[in-house]
Amino acid sequence: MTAFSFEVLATDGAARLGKIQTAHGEIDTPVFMPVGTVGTVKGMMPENVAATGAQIILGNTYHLMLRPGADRVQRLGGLHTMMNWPGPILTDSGGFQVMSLTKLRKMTEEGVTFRSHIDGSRHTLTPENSTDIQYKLDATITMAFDECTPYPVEKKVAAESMRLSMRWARRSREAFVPRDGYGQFGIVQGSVFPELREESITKLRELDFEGYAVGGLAVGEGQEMMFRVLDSTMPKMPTAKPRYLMGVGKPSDIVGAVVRGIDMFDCVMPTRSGRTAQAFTRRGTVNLRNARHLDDTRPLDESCSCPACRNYSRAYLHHLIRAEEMLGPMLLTWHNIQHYQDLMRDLRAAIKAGTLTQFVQAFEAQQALGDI
Ligand code: PRF
Ligand code: ZN
Repeated sequence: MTAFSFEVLATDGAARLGKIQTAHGEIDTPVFMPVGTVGTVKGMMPENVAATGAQIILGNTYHLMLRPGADRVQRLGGLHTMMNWPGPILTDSGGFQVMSLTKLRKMTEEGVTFRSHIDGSRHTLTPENSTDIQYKLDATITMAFDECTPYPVEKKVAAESMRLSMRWARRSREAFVPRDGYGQFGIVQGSVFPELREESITKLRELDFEGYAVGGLAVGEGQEMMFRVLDSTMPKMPTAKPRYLMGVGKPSDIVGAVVRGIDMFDCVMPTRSGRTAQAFTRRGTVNLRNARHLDDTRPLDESCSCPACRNYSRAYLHHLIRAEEMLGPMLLTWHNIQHYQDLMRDLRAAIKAGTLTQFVQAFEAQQALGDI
């Protein structure tokens, strides 16, 4: 059996090229994890997600506990079997989704009680049952149960929130059932306050997680502030474990965070944007709903290998969007996931070659050009 492990293969400044070994396969880092909230990367067959180069996807405790239910997923053989994704899966622990998706909720030391956004039924999430649900889902990587501190926030409130998350992290760690090739990540909180981030890291280190996430960012503070928090936080993080920046982000967020030493990312942006006709290209974003594409016979991005770019014109993609045909969102989702995976592949190659600084310069110059 493979143990869960992480190896740093090369560095370029603070950036790292690495490899994670899991029970469900290897993950080359820096990695982007497409979001498969309810047990599907919306609009894509799993084999096509894999064909873009994606090695791990994300699932959500909150959604899956409500529908179809954790016990049912377990009876169906776990998330990998149920959705036909044999590769690694990371599941988020649920607290963040409760806070962003439910109106009626109550937080106590014990956990969070809330009403389902689907049928209004009452549920409770605690560090113990979140960890147990993730076990039943068969998550390769389980996340500790935390509170994502809202922004902006006073330091005193941020400190209380972070300390609650650290008590929950300890309870999550105690509830985790170790299995060969499986791991659990702790989540650093502390908002934009360096001393609180440091205290959070110190407390998590005592629990010796298999990896460490940075939570509570990309919540409205802006890219400059997020990078400033990473600049003060990253040097304090364990170097021998993977580091995951939760819910990030735009391509430029990812590039800046890789430069600062982050190894893992997830974000709904490529999939959600694909469903609203927004495409990511080397020259920035393109809205395929725009009438300027009506007669455009060129591909969306001539340097992209995905089917949307290889086999179809911008004019046809525009037509599909206008006609509200489901192939439109499907092709744009595929393209966006391919674009993100190509970016990660290029970042890994640049770290390996020791040319990350030049890569970042070229990336920014290209993005600034804008679509033709
Ligand atoms: N905590 C958890 N999930 C998250 C976040 C967090 O802070 C964020 C913040 N960007 C996204 N997803 N558990
Ligand atoms: Zn493409």
